Amino acid sequence: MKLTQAQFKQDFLAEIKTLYATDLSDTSKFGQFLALGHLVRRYDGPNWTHTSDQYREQDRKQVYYFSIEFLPGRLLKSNLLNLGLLDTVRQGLKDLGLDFDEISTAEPDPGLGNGGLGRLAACYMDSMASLGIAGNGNGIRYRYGLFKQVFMDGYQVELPDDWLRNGNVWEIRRENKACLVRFGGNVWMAPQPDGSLKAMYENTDDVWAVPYDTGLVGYRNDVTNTLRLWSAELPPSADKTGFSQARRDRIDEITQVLYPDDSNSAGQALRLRQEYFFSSAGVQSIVRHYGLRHQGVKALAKKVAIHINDTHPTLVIPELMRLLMDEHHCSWEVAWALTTQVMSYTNHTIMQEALETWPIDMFKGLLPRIYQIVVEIDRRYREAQTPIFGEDLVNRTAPLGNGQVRMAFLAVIGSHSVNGVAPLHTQLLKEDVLRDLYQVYPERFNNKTNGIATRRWQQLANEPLSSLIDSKIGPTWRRQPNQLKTLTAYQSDAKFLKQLTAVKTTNKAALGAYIKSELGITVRTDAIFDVQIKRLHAYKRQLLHVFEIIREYLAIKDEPKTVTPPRVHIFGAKAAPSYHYAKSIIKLINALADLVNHDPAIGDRLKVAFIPNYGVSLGELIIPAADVSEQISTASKEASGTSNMKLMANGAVSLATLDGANIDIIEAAGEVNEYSFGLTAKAVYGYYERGDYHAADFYKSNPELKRVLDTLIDGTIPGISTEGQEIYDSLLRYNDEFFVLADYESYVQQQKQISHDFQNQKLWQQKALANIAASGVFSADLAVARYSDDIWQVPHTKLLN
Ligand code: 4GP
Repeated sequence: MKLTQAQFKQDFLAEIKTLYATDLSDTSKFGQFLALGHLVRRYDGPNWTHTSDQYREQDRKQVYYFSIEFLPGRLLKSNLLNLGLLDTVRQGLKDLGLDFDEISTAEPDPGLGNGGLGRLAACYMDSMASLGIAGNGNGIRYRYGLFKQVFMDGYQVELPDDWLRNGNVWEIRRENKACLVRFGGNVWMAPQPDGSLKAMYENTDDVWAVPYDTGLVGYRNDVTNTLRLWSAELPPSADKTGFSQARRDRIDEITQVLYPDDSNSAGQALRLRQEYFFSSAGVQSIVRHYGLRHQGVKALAKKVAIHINDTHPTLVIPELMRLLMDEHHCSWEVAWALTTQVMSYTNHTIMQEALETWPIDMFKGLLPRIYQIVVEIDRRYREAQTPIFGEDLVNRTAPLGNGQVRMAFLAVIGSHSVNGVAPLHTQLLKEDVLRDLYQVYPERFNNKTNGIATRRWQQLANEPLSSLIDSKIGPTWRRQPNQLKTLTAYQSDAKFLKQLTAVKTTNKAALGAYIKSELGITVRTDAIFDVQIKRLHAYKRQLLHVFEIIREYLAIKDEPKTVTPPRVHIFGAKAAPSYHYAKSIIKLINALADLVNHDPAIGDRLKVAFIPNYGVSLGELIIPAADVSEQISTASKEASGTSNMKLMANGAVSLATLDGANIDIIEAAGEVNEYSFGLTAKAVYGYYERGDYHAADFYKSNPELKRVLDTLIDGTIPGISTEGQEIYDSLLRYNDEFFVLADYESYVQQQKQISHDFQNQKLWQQKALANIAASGVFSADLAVARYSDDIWQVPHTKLLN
């Protein structure tokens, strides 16, 4: 949109007056942020209205992306960037004596997700708007986001993330679009005079689902899509009948917290209620919206695509069946045909949690009508497939089995498309995790490699790099990320390579300042910034990284004269509150950091910075400063990874196992530009099959590794007597489930190579450039375009190859 600086300043000052009845000098940073937020809402308002009007008028097919997690990040800067107003606003504020970047950090970062799949959902929403796809997000408006992580004595402590305390400027509460979600009670099918059956309910626990809509602004295309998050409230009937406090609490808790502690059955039941709550509300609103425009539901599949982001929203399948049959009087056959045409499912992990299950008793009690429908899906599946595939396979794959409702199987059976998120992952789904269902429905399985929103992860997070790229190849890449590949022409441009180093140094200084202020650690900007940012999980092997730090520490102590480039090891990771082992590793990293950072013999040659409370905003600060991207999961365990893509796009080289999308990154950027190591997925599966992995052999045969491991229990690292022993035992007594010891040697080899190569800055920046140039392939725009073409069948803006 067009806006002059003068107009902006006038609008902003007027907004401040209206909101606070005072003038600028009397407002806080948050107050200034809020005023800006209101202004942006106003500027974008016409686009948002126009977009929904157009979708309706043109009767466009709409995509509904259901996800129990969304991690959109702060929206002020990204909305301004996408509206084309960032420079105007920044400059205008400067004239008023204000610093935009300072104001924008006053915005709370909504932590409505744990990690990868939640951030992926947000990247995809960004791309849908930017590609002009009629896309809608559908999720939960958690009162509290993922916990705020602090360290006390090196241990993770979880504090509530009260992100809504000051309200949320981006959302609109749409009470007129609320709907009723029913839990529990009794249900029966009553014959009607016309011969049909009607579902009758009694004693249900009703919950009022109220949507809050947030506009998702497309990149300079006048499109604003909607993210709809549902909040659980008392139904209006409560005013008349009064609800007991216990019942009120039961309603409140549904949308209080992200991922309730599910180590007990009350927590599990709550999680199931969350899942049905947003699935039901979302599907009801879709069918209602659709019903207002069309006669009957016959053409639903032509106008609606529902995407199931991991198994959590799987109940959209029986819920749509319920609405089609019970409220729109479709036969089972018609309803099922429509449902399977509408639904598609993405699997995000091969870990056990991918195969979410619910005890039948719990499920039946909470969702009696949905359970009836699942029973019928199960019965028909068995009836149709047993003659073809035999009883054993069908027993293994039916939606109901072993006293459980099996969500992943239900998702596959009720969808027309099932995808993994990187080629290796999809292959493992076919060969291992969902092997049996792949026999039954081979045509449904496909791969859609993940992608990242390059606007946020390059343009917004790394403005110095983006300007430098503009100066070389012009701004087309900002819309057409594949154009980044034209940067390869500058591989020998010495001046450009130096400029890349300068950009990196600027970003390292910014991160260094943050590390200094948060952790009191001083880091050198000429050090290698070696970064591992992701959830703390044993399979992601932060432990391997820790062993390298111990090795480097011992090496400096042994041979202080040997010259190696300084290093800063940077971690960002939250551990699930009930994941004991992961929390022990956090303690270990912090204890090691204490030792290393304060050892005068080490000085500034080696530093360890575990930055607490990693999330989207911290990612935006850390990623542009990284030289090395640690992607070191046990091969076969990381479905795709997306921090690998973000780091690559900012010129970090990958130190990576052949896992997930690392494989594709190495292929895209060229093997010589990355540092790969370790067992392949095939080798890992080989160990499983033969059962001949003996971690202790590595310990015994490699004196350096033995020395490193012994520091866990010999007092070298103070303060970890319990954790050190626990971790040591996990490796040697319990045989190292994730093959850390097997990969140690080749990992260290590559770390040494990195230290060597980094000293040749020209060579290093050539690698960085190769990574940036190849990163366009991993743009979420391209990924979403593939979903649109192959799965959702909706049009989108064309992208260049
Ligand atoms: C994550 C996967 O672990 C990660 O490899 C992948 O990149 C990401 O999904 C997006 O596809 N899984 C989760 C989860 O976040 O909760 O299972």
